Amino acid sequence: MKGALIGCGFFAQNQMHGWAGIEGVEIVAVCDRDPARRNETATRFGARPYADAAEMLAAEDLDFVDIATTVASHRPLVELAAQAGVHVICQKPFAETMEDARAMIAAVDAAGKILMVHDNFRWQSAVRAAIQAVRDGAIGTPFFGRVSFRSGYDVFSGQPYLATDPRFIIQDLGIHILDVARALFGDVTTLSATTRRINSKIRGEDVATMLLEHENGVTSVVDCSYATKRQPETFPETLLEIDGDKGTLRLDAGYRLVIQTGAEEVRDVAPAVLPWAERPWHNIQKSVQLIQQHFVDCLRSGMQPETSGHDNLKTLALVEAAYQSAADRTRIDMRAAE
Ligand code: NAD
Ligand code: 89V
Repeated sequence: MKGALIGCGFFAQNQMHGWAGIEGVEIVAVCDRDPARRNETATRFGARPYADAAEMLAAEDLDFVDIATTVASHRPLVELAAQAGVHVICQKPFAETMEDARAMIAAVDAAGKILMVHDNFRWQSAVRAAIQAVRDGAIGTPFFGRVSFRSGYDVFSGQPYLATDPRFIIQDLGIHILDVARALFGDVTTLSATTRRINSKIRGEDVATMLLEHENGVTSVVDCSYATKRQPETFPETLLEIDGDKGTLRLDAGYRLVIQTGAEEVRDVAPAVLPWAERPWHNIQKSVQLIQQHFVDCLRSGMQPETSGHDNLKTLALVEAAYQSAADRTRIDMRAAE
């Protein structure tokens, strides 16, 4: 399978390493407007460099493109890929608006190709172990969940745009945590949210607390903060607390999965540190390889990815609803919002 990467920035390096570890896939070309970035990435991974995505798509014979640019360029690039008739992975946040997202999904559908959003937190090894345990009925039928990401880690040095964008934590990080809540408890009927900005040096909100009702009756609390100064620093761990009618499940700091159903079972679900990975990012880096492997499995089998464009529309709708709810101090009915 031949692929090409568009956007050779901070995070794309993980994606390139991830592809290098997947059998039967070769990234033959990379594209970035920035000459230093495209040339460095092309040399490091042995691919042909391009300055322009349209030119690359015309010149190369590709099965898929992997779009790793920031959100403003996602719609034109996804539409370009659809016109070229290739499968598409696009980084989160998928789109700036619901209207853009719908147009991008329609374009890839019309081309008869597969579209996956790179919303990778549900593929973190520890989160995946918890999802599997819940799906296997380890604690019976869940009725309450808390999906929590609280950190004081400096994300702004690697991703400076996070300090200047008007929207921060819900759009960048909450989107992953909302997606994990959907993977655990299914679709959402209502959402209400509060937001705060604690760090006065940034433009957007760095704390968000969301209350969700799910179609299956579960109530979940989804909370995110980049203003939490505590030890141990848990970046980039997602912590969980789930109550079911037969017991409880917790994903604690240090990738410790605890299942209590009378007896207590404690599992070490720490992610592997891949040869190219570095702590503390190894958790996210492993999830990149897993979600990319899932995409390849879907292309081979014809299955839709878990975070297909259609599926991710529901996660994006939660992001929009959270901003609306926090601004208007209202509770949003999600059945009207998608
Ligand atoms: P970045 O700014 O470091 O890199 C983006 C690159 O895209 C830049 O080099 C830029 O020149 C290039 N680019 C932009 N528009 C282009 C175009 N039309 N054609 C060619 N090149 C173009 O950004 P980043 O921090 O790597 O983030 C990229 C995306 O990855 C964002 O959407 C971000 O939210 C996401 N991200 C995801 C995760 C995750 O775990 N899933 C983690 C970090 C970042
Ligand atoms: O995963 C992400 O999307 C990253 C980070 C973990 C820093 O929020 O932007």
